[in-house]
Amino acid sequence: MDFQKKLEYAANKNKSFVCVGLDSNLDLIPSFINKGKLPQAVFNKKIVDATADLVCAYKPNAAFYEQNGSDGIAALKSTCDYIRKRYPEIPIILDAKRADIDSTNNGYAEFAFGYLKVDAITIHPYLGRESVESFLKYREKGIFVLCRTSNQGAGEFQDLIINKKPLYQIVAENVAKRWNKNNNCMLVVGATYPDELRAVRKIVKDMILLIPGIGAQGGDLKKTIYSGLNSKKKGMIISSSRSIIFASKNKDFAEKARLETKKLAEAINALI
Ligand code: NUP
Repeated sequence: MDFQKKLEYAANKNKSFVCVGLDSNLDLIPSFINKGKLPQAVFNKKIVDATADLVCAYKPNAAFYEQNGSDGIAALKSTCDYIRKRYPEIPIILDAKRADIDSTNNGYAEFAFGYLKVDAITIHPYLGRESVESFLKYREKGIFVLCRTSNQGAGEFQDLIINKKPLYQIVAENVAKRWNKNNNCMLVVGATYPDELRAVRKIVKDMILLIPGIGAQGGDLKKTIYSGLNSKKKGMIISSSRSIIFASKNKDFAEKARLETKKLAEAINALI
């Protein structure tokens, strides 16, 4: 099943726009788990088991695994294998923000789609369409292009005016018009900038938007939902990591993660 169908199925089945970010920083996971083998994988499996009926996707960020070398990569692989086997209906988005020259991208794509077998990846647009063909050619995968990010300094380049438009809007236009021949492109837009989110939504119509920034980064949920929904009252993946997975550092961490996921899913659904 391709990414978009899988996402739609999981979102409908679980009635949820919520993506849980598996940003399982080894320094922040409960100390009683941290003692065993591949603690990040042990932690993730418990979070996944506790939330799998409440989410539309999972999003591990590669950084938190790469920082731990081979054990981190093994934990990431083990997490992806676990989700795929136990919850095959739930798509996995690898947040890795890749993109390089073409030949190098083949390596990145092979790691994500061949080795980890994830359903989608995040990339940045800086090198242009020609370079990211190595990702776009995977018709059945989701290719999420960074458009307007959630960080404080996002505007330094993304808001630069070119031909009377901010650069992030040109990214949105190009991805929608020129990059999306295989209908597998999506955009990343932060919840911390609802006005920019609304502008992107106008440009890309029904395209799926991955929206991080709710929770620890303080994005406004109501404004985000009103700005991000498409004409079918869909088209959003609301991703939250720390406020869910680190809701408790005690034995009840998975239970608390479930409560936070449920709370967020219900709060979103109440606004739609
Ligand atoms: O613009 C972006 N902002 C952002 O926070 C694009 C992202 N991919 N992210 C990622 O979303 C970030 O790297 C992290 O993995 C997650 C947000 O985590 P949290 O603030 O919900 O804990």
